[in-house]
Amino acid sequence: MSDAMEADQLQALAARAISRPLVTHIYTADPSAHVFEGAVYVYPSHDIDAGIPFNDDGDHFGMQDYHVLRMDSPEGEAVDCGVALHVDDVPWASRQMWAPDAACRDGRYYLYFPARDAAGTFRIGVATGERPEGPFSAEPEPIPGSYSIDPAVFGDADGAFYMYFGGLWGGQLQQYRDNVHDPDGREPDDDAPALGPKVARLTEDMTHFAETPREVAILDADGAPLRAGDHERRYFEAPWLHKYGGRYYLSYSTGNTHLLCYAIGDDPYGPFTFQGTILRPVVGWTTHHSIVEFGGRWWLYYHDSLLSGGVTHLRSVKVAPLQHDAAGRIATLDPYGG
Ligand code: FUB
Repeated sequence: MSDAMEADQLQALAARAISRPLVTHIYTADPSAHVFEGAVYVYPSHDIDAGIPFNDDGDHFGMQDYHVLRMDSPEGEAVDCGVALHVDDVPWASRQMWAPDAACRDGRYYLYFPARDAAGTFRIGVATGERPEGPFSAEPEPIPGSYSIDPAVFGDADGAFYMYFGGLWGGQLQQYRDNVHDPDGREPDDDAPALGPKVARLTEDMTHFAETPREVAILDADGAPLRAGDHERRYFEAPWLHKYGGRYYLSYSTGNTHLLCYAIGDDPYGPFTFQGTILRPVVGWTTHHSIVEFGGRWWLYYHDSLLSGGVTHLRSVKVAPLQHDAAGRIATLDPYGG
């Protein structure tokens, strides 16, 4: 959907919206939700108007810090736990604290975040803390071998943790092939296999990749890789992994077609077979989410730009119930009840 929306259009969408912003005193986006210590902790981007003109690289997404939100339940109120980490306290980062995620191992908490380094290249950093809400103390350097944006960390039942990451265009994923950087790199030709997110297992101390990042394959129903020109289905950004019925669900944004989609596999490394749409387009260009189980039900945390009147870099996190049917398929949601 476009940035500029008429007041009557906005009002109509607001009336039909399936959920309300978790908080309204700040703008929040890109929610990564986890259950820690019996509560839901949401790790969002903290959107601001940094006064930077719009461009295709997303420079107007000029976020500077992270606030963590706590909810006793997805149906309850969200409490802003305050600033958990600021770009000024990250030695290697220069700007654009984009979509974060968090993990807990052995009672210690880890905040993972992308930011541009001094040269303007996106890298992924980690900061550690004693509490789910922080504060977090950043490692002096980004994770060696990391690049691009949108880290999502999945802890499997066997104790292994995996980071999924990568986002196209402003997130620079198109500049990498086999983990090698080419600043002039582009998305593959339309009939070539699409780029996938990357995945790497984390070391036991949670601060490094234990292996070289691997490409994640997303296949169609015939087992063929999705094509780069298949913009309704190909991976763009915002990976998330959840496990349901013993299978691995990779969900993600299709970017310029504004869908949240999912694919299912039998291994955290994939391959994953495309299944369908989770969420139809929201108000605002970006769509980004997480999926979490709480109280025996499943929840979709997502964002839209309704509260800001459609300003694409001023978003608000929301939450809605998510249904898996008997076969494990996820029912498609319309954010405005259509
Ligand atoms: O919030 C900045 C970027 O917008 C995120 O990293 C992307 O996933 C998109 O939501």
